Amino acid sequence: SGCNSESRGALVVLEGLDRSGKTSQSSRLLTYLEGLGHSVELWRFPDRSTNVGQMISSYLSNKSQLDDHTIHLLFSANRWEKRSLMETKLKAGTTLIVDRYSYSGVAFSSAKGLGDEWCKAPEIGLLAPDLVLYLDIQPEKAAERGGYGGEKYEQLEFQRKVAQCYQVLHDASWKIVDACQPIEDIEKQLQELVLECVMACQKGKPLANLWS
Ligand code: NYM
Repeated sequence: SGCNSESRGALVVLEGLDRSGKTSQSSRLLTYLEGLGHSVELWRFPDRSTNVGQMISSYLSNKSQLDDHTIHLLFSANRWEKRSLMETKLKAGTTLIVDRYSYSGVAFSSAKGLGDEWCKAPEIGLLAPDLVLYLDIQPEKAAERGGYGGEKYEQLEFQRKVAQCYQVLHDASWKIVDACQPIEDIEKQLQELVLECVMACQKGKPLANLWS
């Protein structure tokens, strides 16, 4: 009988190059869904608040060096340590808007030359997003946006490789949105896509695992 207590939240992921607008669009989506009375939270990866997250943060700010495989596994561990909470929240009906997820993990590490399959392996069994919003921007355009913050990876040449690596990750859950449109136009498109996804999850779309 469409009983609300049984409906779950949606797992919505935003992906894209650095400076593609993910973070501001994520918070706009949060405000939008809250305004409609939905239970919703904004998450991001890496989650720098955990012990693993602090190691990642120190690596990204060049305060420590790590082997490419090691940092890849830490990014993955950082998602694993949040997996059960993620599942609990979704099952309790809370929608999660997540700024970066496994696709960042694979795209950034394979851009360094690690094999795709090797990069995906530790992600297997994490929750699969119901919707991936890819904010599509040319690396050159992203670089023009007020410059990068100086963390590791924030260089044009590397971002070009990351863009190529993202290309091979698209699947049915992806929606590609032109990130060079006016902010409000992007916001409108994302709102429609997310609302449709939230409805589908409320109606009983099952939760799945990566990598499917
Ligand atoms: N990054 C992010 C990875 O290399 N692997 C991952 O699994 C994730 C989640 O970290 N340049 C990279 C992408 C970013 C950097 O992310 C930090 P942010 O969104 O700038 O905090």
